Amino acid sequence: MSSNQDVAAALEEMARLMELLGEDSFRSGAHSRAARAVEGLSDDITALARDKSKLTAIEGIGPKLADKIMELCSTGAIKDLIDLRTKVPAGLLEIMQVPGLGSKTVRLMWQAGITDIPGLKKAIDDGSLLNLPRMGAKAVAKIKESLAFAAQAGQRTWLGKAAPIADIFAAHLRQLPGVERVEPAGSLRRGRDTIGDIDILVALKDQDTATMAAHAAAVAKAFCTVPGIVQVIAQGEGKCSVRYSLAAGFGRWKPAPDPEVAASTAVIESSGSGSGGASGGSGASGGSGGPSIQVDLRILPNASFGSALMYFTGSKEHNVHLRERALAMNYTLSEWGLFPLNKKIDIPPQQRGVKPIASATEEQVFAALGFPWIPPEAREDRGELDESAPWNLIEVADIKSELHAHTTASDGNLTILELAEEAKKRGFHTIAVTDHSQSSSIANGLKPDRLRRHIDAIRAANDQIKGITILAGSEVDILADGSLDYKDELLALLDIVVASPHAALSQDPATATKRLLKAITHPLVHILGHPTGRLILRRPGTSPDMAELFAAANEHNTALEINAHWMRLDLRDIHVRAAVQAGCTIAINCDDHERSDFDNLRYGVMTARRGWLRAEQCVNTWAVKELHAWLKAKR
Ligand code: DGT
Ligand code: CA
Ligand code: CA
Ligand code: ZN
Repeated sequence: MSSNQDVAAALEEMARLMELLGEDSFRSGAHSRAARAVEGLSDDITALARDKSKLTAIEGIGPKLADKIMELCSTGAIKDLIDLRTKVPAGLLEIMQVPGLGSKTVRLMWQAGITDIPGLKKAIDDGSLLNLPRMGAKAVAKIKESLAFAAQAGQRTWLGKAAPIADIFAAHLRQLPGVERVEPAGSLRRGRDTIGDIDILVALKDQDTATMAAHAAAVAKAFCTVPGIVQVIAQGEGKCSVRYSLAAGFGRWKPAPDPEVAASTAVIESSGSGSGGASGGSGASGGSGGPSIQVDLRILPNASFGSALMYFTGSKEHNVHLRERALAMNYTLSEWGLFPLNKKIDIPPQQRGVKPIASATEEQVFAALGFPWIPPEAREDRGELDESAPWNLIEVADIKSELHAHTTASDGNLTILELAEEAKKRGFHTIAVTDHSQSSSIANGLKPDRLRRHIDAIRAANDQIKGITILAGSEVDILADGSLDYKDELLALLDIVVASPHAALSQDPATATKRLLKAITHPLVHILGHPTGRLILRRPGTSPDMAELFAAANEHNTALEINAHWMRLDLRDIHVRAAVQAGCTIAINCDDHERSDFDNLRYGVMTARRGWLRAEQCVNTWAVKELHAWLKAKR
């Protein structure tokens, strides 16, 4: 089966190849137009392709193109496309994807013997590109810059780097006249741990057409001039795309706190600009522009904001499944709204002036389809459409304690009292001081005698401060063999023990399982910290047998942590989901090393919601009495 996007991609590729071969521009243009028509269909192309007249009824698709679409849908391939591919070096299509390079220029490059990106780079470096007709130094510089950006396309960055950028854009747009709502959508709204690009939707207040057009133009202009933008890719009527520097606006992120992280990012840090820790996604080398991320804007009427927000929030798989459900109910669902299905007319309902059944809010659209409002984090086509009960997932406001935090005693930059004051400000009733243990020497881990004195200092601080309880704890290393980094008699003095793996993170799954089981079943351990030790876009961590860990955690009443730092988010979403289903208790901790680390809570909570966690199953939401009783049960 071919999706609309597959068909569109095939037709688009044919158009590109024809252009490169210098064929009749009318034919390639027709293929391009057909591709866009298919892409914009809300109906499934495979279903339409069973009836040629349905295809030819679509504007932009003639009989010949209809035949090709039917060929693709029935055989999975188009013979003409295969023929075209044999005539053109594959690397040329990649060159054509470099922003600003059209078929005419790429054809000239081909005639000069350039057939792929490395060849193009070489021709830039040795100056031979200048020999092409109409190719001046300025044009070469532009291509060089575009190549640097293209190298980053397809790369992803951390949720915690993308979200503050989306906030900056949203804040800029919210204050503009005529703007009703601004909402980030896409993977960011779903809380994925990495983000490809940022999608932002703006709803305009309902007014007369001329006023709305003026407001839309002002929004587009404001969007494209946000400080920190390094490239405007497109500025159109209702949509714009820009690239925003990942080095801008990151003042509060110092080099990552964990020693392993600091070590792994050291190379990029040293080449970065003054703001420090500001380097980009997945090790992007940057090139002339430096690391950057794409930001897409859509401007919409408020009346269809709900259905548009649903469409652009995705996930794509969720959308596809939801549209199937709509069709089964004789509705058609698109970003324009939920409409009655009319199989006889191919013009989309919104173009015929049909009033949608629902479109203004997500709640209305979901309700019309018989669903409760589904949290964005759950929209991954992982069974959410089989749920009928209200979701009630955990929220940031439910979190009442922080159970994993560092002070100046190890590698944090706050004193015990500063940390506790900050936790109090965040509305928490309990903060656990859990500095590193002795084996983490790079993190200034505490030797036993230092830990004893530290416990005294924590107790003194707890006596001094009002309105919050400070717990004496440790983030004790789980050594490679599963033993803990302090003797039991020392651990027994602590109110709380978070046991975490920090080294030997490439051990095989069986060894890792055994190691972590030892920590989970240890009678003095409360929480298993960042269980796999993964660092997003940096290292995978271990792959223990999660089901075994969950069973042991249940039996021994040990909580499993979602470490909320955006570089970790460990447990990850799918692990949380399995742990929740297994009935495990979850902890969501910020692993604070500095004040701003408390802000990472939202990423931990999003990850929890992606695992369908409810507040009651999370220790950090429990009231003082309940939490402290759980801690004491292990003493
Ligand atoms: P990303 O940017 O790779 O992290 O992931 P998303 O999910 O943000 O994907 P993106 O930016 O390409 O598109 C944003 C949303 O728009 C996506 O989640 C669902 C919707 N969308 C985009 N293209 C399609 C499509 O071809 N079909 C459907 N059903 N939805 C689409
Ligand atoms: Ca996106
Ligand atoms: Ca996008
Ligand atoms: Zn820690």
